[in-house]
Amino acid sequence: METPPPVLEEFRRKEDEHMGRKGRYYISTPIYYPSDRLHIGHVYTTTVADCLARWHRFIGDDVLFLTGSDEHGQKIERIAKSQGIGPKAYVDKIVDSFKVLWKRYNISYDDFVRTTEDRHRQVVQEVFRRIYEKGDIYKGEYEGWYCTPCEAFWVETKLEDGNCPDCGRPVELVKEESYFFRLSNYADRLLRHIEENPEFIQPESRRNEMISFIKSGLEDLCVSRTTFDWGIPVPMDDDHVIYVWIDALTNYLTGAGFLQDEEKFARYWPADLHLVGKEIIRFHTIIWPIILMALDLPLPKTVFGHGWLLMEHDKMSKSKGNVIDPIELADEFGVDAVRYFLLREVSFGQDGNFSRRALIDRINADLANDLGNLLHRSVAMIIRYRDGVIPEPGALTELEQDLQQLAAATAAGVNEHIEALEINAALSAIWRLIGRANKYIDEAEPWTLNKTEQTERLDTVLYHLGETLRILALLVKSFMPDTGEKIWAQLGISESIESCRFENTAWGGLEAGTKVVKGDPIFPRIDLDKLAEAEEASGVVEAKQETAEQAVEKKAEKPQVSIEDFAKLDLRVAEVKAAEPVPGADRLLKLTVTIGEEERQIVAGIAQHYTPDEMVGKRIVVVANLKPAKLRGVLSEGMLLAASTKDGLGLVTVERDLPSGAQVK
Ligand code: ME8
Repeated sequence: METPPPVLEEFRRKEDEHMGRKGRYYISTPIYYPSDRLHIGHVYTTTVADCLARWHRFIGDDVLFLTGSDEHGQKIERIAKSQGIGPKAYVDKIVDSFKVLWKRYNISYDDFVRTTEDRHRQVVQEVFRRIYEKGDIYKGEYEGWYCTPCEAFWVETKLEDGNCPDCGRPVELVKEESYFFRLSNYADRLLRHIEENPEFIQPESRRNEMISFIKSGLEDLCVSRTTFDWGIPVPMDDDHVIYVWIDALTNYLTGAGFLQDEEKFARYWPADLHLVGKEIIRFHTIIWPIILMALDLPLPKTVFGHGWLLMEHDKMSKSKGNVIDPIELADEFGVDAVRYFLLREVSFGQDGNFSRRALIDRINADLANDLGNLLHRSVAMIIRYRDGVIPEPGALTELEQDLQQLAAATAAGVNEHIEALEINAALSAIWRLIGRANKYIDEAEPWTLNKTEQTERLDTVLYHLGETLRILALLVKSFMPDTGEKIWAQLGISESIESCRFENTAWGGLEAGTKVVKGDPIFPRIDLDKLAEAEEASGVVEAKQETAEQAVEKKAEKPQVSIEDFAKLDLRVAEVKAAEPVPGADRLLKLTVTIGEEERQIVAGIAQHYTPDEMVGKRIVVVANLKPAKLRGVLSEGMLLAASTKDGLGLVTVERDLPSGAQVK
């Protein structure tokens, strides 16, 4: 085996001088356990990583994007045994399903490291040997606790109620001969590194947790096991297999070519971003940097521990039966809709909530209504008024200048947000441009320009719509690759979108004369009524209601909102004038209410708690500025507020006799 270049920085500097500075970006996901099929939580991490990798390629970086599978360890060995097959046959099958999933979700990884591969075994054994020879690994006897689901060792004092402090599950007593890694040798250096490099552990809250963890004292880490075989043997002692986390973390070296492809390693190391879930940040910011320090290698720039995707505000787990199969979800709603939801809905870093309702709302509002309609209306008008040919623009008005400026600011803004790992904010910025373009249509009124034969003005407006869509296609393609392509195809641009880079977002790239192509709506609206009927028929609604109720009782943790967020709601006192059941929907009542002078119809799911007669004359509180929606085909122009538990439901009312229309704040 070759020795790695001792001074990577130097190696890289020379190469930079030689080639001219070109950005590199090395990003990784965790390598997932093939203990089961992957769920939507795993798709979340991998989609974020994919979006970042795609954006960095788009801005011209030379990207290395790694993912893989963590196949050794006691957990996998036990599962395979319980299924009556050998561990390798077992993992082969599951790892195939990972790859099918990533293909479906358009995950553009450059390498997939399986820890059972020979190239990885060689690296792991060499890493172990080097640390041992340095004197940082020694042989001893381990007696303590082990959490098999987390593959983590615990000393008695760290257990919580005798269980694993990370996952809350029971731990097992382990007593065996082991090799130990002197983590404490590196504790001060690590602490200094964390303190001097605020970007190393993100977000800030996890950094603070890790600082206190290290300050509470690092125990020497047990780095080998003897009571099972499913692992990489310790190079100088065949009775031991290397602890699965040492094996797993080392994948980030294997995938970068450590010891095997010197040039590649010099090019990409150290990693720019290890993206992980918050529960494994400790392994990545304590054990991993100490391994690297022991090897005299530079540390990754950032380890980002993102929050969890919760299912209806509850932790996802197989035993709760609330995990979502990402393939089924993609079959039902489309890959890009799911990608969009994951990237947009969760405030990156914090926990986020998955619900079908929230997904459907995003699809209908953001994708069908905002983006889909913009494309559809624009292409239709270019076809109707100009036979599908993009016209040459004429003189600009303030409206066009405004749109051009916003397009340029949006492209720059998205780049800044991605740099700061503010994924959802990047999408919000894109959607502001979409909103502006839709408003531009309403303001410029192309139909009036056509009727009044203002030819040049109409040309200018149609060009601006086409050009804004071209820029939007480029901006969204890292988030939703298929959507970028579909917009591109409808615009009829011959150059492939794949070959475009960030520079192509500059205004004016669309050539007059390009012929647009009429296409299907890229995001058809989901008909909630039809969906509700289908779900009721298949019993999905019942199951979902249970989890929603459990969630209420669990004191759902929602993200904090600002006073400005709250102020967006127009809450009013309303008086119920009439009430009647909704035919065929035994939970719904249709109410006629007055809000001040205005009469409205509201459909509410309260029929099992209030009779229509009981409702008439009540003063209730309603959200008056909620977008109207149809429930079971009946229009609802607001929503009433009520509190509920599994045992009952009560309306929110005002305590004094205030008139209908009074504001609630
Ligand atoms: O921990 N929300 O693998 P793993 C968000 N093999 N992300 C989630 C999630 C959820 N509900 N559920 C899972 C391991 N994830 C080790 C990693 S790395 C050297 C070794 C994501 O299969 C999240 O990224 O248990 C989390 O850290 C990872 O899946 C855990 O995957």
